[in-house]
Amino acid sequence: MFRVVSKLLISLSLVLSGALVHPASATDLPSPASPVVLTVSGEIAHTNMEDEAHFDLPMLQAIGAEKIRTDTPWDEGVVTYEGVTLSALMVALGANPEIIVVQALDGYEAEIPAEDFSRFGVILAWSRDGELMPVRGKGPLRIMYPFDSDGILGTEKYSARAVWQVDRVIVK
Ligand SMILES: Nc1nc2c(c(=O)[nH]1)N[C@H]1C(S)=C(S)[C@@H](COP(=O)(O)O)O[C@H]1N2
Ligand SMILES: [Mo]
Repeated sequence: MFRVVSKLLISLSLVLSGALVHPASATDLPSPASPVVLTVSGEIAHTNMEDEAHFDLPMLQAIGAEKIRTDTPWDEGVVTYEGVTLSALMVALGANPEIIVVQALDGYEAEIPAEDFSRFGVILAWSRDGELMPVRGKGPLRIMYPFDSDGILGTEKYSARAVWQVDRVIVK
């Protein structure tokens, strides 16, 4: 009996010390290995820096890449933006929001209702025509809608959601 109890205690203490050395749970995100381009906070289940999720570009690219080929108010002719869908990003974060607030380096922010994610396949884009976007080129990350796929996207309501120079997302 004593041996069984002490074995149990030893296993328990190993599990506990393991938990202390590795406080991250199985659902946590990996840590960024290159510069952080996006910080997500709010109602998210998966984190890697206290209660936030910090992403470098390879982490975002690893979630998945989708392309949107469209005319936009900012480009001449049809261009191809590539990025992660907001739907896939939310799955990676363990989030099921009603809205997200997207904030930019210039202090601009906009709310995007989650219904847009699947309705329009909105992406957080990191490249245009295969080129990464510098900050002065409205990068490094920008929200992109398939503007020429639906007339409704021509309205101010949606262009105001096309935040460029994105650096933060708050999930609500
Ligand atoms: N970072 C950032 N994104 C932004 C803005 C901004 O000021 N900063 N303006 C928004 C608004 S209000 C609109 S209508 C569109 C329009 O951009 P435009 O000024 O190039 O027409 O971009 C949106 N994205
Ligand atoms: Mo606007």
